[in-house]
Order: sequence, then C-alpha cells, then structure tokens
Amino acid sequence: MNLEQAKKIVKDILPEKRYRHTLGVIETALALAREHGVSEEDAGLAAALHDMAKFHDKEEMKDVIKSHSLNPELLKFHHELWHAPVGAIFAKEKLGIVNEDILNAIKYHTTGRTGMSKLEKVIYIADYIEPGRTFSGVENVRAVAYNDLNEGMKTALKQSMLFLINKNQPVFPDTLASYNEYTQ
Ligand code: DGI
Ligand code: FE
Ligand code: FE
Ligand code: FE
Repeated sequence: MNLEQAKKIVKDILPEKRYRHTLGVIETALALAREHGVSEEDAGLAAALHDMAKFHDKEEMKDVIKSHSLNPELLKFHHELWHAPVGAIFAKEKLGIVNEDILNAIKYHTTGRTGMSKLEKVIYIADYIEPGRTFSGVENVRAVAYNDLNEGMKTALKQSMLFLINKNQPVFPDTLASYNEYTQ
C-alpha cells in the first residue's frame, strides 16, 4: 500500500475534520522523518492510518481488545485510549500492513511506551503538533522536536500528563513509564 491509497481509505472512514487532522499528521510526520533519518514511506503510512479506528463502535473495540489479548488494563481506562491499539489490529488485519514498526507506531500513538522506535516517536509527536493543534503548550513541542525527538517526547508527555491530572483523569501506566524514561 502506498500513501495515496492509505489516504483514500481513511478519507472514506473518517469525518471531514478528522481527515484534515490526519493530513496534518502526515505532513508533520514526513517533515520529522526527513529531519531524523526515518523512512518517509513508513512515516506517511503510519500517519495516514494512525486514527483509522477513532470513530469505531466502542463495544466492537472492546471485543477486539479481548479477542486479541491486548493489555486488559485498557478496559479500565477511557475508551479514547482504545482506538490506537485497535487501529493497529485493523491496519494489519483489514489492510494487510505487516511492518511491525508501522503497526507499533499506530498502537502507541496515544499513550507512548518505553523503548519507542524513532518512527513511533515521530508519529506520537506529529499527532501532538500537527498544524491543526492550537492548544497552549503545543509551541513548546514544535520548538524542540525537529532538533531532538527525545526532548519533544519528554515535553509532550509532561504536558499531556499535566493536562490529564488537571482534569482529575487517570494516567495510563505506559504514559507514565514513557515520561519517566525521558526524565530519568
Ligand atoms: O486521536 P487524537 O485525538 O488525534 O489524539 P490521541 O490519540 O493522542 O489522544 C486521544 C485522547 O486520549 C486525548 O483526548 C487524551 C486521551 N489520553 C491520552 N493519554 C491518556 C489519555 N487519557 C487518559 N485517561 N489517560 C492517558 O494516559
Ligand atoms: Fe489518536
Ligand atoms: Fe496524541
Ligand atoms: Fe490523531
């Protein structure tokens, strides 16, 4: 599958606004990949597909998490976290993506994890800083991510955790572990 094919597939699945977000993530992921010596082909595909399960039926996502023995902790957390690992399963099973790095970039784009590859970091950060993102703090990540992916991860994870904590929301263990990795 090439980038144009992937874009066509998600254009049909996603509402207009989410498709525009996806185009922003593609553009940003390609720029970050170029800067950091990551395959642009992989970055484009992972970016195009990263939110493919975003609006999938919740009950069906729950069933996928159970049937594929994904981390059962996910079910105790907000369903917003489910579209990333479920999206990776769909990319593999419905679209035939076999590149494990691309699949992991989709799987961990919401929470992060320890030991992320450069591609995983590119997608996590591109999702956070694409041009459509306007929340306060986004500039802090834009300012560092083109020079230093790890510094970009650290800042994005820190701000995400502070955002969740301020809303009295729980922080998923992978998010905290990922933050600790860049902070230790
Ligand atoms: O799908 P997107 O909107 O492009 O972005 P995303 O996949 O990075 O995040 C989706 C949502 O998940 C976002 O509103 C914040 C939430 N989220 C991210 N990390 C955590 C989280 N929610 C909880 N409860 N815990 C987390 O660690
Ligand atoms: Fe997402
Ligand atoms: Fe994100
Ligand atoms: Fe996204």
